[in-house]
Amino acid sequence: MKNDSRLYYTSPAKAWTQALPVGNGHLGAMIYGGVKREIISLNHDELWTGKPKDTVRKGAPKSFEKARKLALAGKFHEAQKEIETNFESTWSQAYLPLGDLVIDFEIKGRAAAYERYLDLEKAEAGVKFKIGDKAYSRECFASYPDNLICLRFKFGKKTDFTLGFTSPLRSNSFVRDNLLIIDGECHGENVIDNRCPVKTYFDDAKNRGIHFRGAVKVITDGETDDIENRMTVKGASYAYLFFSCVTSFNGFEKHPYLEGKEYKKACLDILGKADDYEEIRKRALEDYKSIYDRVKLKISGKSKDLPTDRRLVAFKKDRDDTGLITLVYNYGRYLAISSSRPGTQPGNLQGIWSNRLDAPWNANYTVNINTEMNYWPVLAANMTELDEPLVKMIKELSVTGAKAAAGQYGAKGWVSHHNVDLWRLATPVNGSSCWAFWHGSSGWLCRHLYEHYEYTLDKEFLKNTAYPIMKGAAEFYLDIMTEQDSKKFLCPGTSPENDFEYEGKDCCVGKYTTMSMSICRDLFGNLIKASKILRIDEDFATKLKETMDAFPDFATGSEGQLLEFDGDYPETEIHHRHCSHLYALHPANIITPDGTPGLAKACIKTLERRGDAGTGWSLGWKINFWARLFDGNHALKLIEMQLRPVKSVGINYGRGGGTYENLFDAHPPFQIDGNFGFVSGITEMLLQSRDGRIYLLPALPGKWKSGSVKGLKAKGNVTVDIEWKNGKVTNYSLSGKGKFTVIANGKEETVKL
Ligand code: FUC
Repeated sequence: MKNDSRLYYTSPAKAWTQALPVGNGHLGAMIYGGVKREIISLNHDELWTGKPKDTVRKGAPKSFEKARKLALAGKFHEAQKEIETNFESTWSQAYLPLGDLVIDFEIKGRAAAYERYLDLEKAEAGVKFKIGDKAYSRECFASYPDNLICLRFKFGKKTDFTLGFTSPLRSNSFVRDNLLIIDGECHGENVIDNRCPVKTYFDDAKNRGIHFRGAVKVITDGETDDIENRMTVKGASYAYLFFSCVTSFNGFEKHPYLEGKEYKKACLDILGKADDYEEIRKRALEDYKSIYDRVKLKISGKSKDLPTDRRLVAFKKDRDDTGLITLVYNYGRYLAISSSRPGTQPGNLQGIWSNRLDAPWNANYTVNINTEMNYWPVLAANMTELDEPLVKMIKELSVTGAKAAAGQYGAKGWVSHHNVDLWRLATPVNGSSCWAFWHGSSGWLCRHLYEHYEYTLDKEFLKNTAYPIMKGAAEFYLDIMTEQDSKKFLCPGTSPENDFEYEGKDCCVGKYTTMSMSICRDLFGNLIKASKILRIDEDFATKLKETMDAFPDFATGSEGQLLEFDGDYPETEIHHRHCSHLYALHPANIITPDGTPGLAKACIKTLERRGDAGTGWSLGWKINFWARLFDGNHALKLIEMQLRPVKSVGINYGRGGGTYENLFDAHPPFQIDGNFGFVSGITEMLLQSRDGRIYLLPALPGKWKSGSVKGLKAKGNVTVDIEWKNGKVTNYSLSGKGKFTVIANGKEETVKL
């Protein structure tokens, strides 16, 4: 259905959050679609400040020991102060925009029949309009196989235009041999001074940052020339533009200047091969569709044919436009395919799209929820290969993380904290411990590795990639495990990024937290399973089991809610956006409504007290929570909240979550995690799987009376198609191998494939 897979608008974008994204994992572009001036805002996934750096804080292990003793003695404020003064290290580096390609057309007259679109079936953005009876069009797509962003212009009447680069980075652009070239450089360092990022260029070789070359090749029937640093084209009836960019980034351990890779010729080589637009288009489309077409979703209801910005506004009143929900679902899959591909960097806070030199939170990898959320839908929504950049990042992080474990804690194994960057920062950043002092991400990221095995059953991957990294993460936790009154726990602990009231003041450091213990439970449990599957490390598995048996139990508070910290302390922000203490419900499968109904009830109480409102990603997480609690109607309520139209781009930490006109998720500001939490949430509503059990439509909202979904993945390497009518599964097919228990329409049956 066209309205489920096409965004369109009747005017050019004025703001970046109205422009439309294309990308191939490395290169990203946002197209504004102006009639007389086209702006294409460009990104490359390897444009970051900085270089490899030893970020370990000297003397940190002593400080950690001191903080631990203080926390064990109930001196939480003192423990927090100790961490913030003597333990934390330095800020993460920042993701940078490349700049804009600005194209000015000599077009006279008023444009009519204007349309700007993004077609998700074709992965193509475009602009169409008429001047008098002459038709003009532009189309733009990103090619992963050819590593290009390509544009085609058709002019109803011979047209002159000029193109040039503008960039906030230190750069120089010029025209040579029909190529418009930009050579530039990233800052050697990003530091935070009084909460403001300060980026610095250096001139000495050892402090210089990543270098890059970007270039556009123009093929046209017009005449090309150049004026200063812009290319001019005269009398064109068509033009093809091919853009690519290569950087000197040579891996997280190599100096990007002194040991940087060749990038200037590499960029020209890519463009040297870019001649045949139709061929490149065909290859790009085949490649894209080979992933995108695997899943097809249809939900009964309306699918309105309205410009997307107006459709979003109309949805506030008419919630029956389920086609909009499908559109945003498909858009999330499109964004995943466009921002994360084998060989690229993982999607950061903004995927790959960022136009600000000082992007919010440095557009880094925030790994206390955000990066993980980016990858939630990848396996279940059948986009397995998009996992590669994340897996690679975790592998690299286990290297820097081993230095962080030894240097910060004097411990074995590896650990990472709440921020990661291109250089695989693993040490805690500097600032409030409520976010900076949190060593849970190494454990959380390992759950992605184990899930990768659970979905694919790839034993080689489990043995050679997942297991050793998971073991290293567990070794760290085992090594810093604290014992008191025959209980074992991670002390001190924080719960992202929440406080509680202690001795009359806000505090964030406690003896331990439900989240850290849930992460350990999950990691240790998965390692025990993996050691059985691989028939290795029995003694280590026994040690994990014994340690786990000594963990404090989940505890509930005065209102039956799951406790977040080690005691029932008064909450300072009852509606806080994070729900970290529900980690065992989602993403882990430790608490389930059928397996542990008492704890599931405590999760319901927790969510009710927290309230529905939140930032974009917070709403996205709550869709997943309610899906896991088998409450489709509540999950739908969160979906509807996430589709609230948002215009503001400033930061709102509380309840501002929604969707921008280009359907990017609004934290606010734009943060891509919410788009992926949305896809994952809907996938979880339709299909869940764990331990050989496959749940069909576990959380179907009453409103979604009939529909179908094709091509989702269940754990055990099973592909699942489902059809339903009047809320009941009417047909399903599973393809794969093995014996499963299928739960549908309230009944269980054993199915052998
Ligand atoms: C965490 C969240 C914020 C934001 C930031 C990037 O710190 O608490 O809401 O998403 O990451």
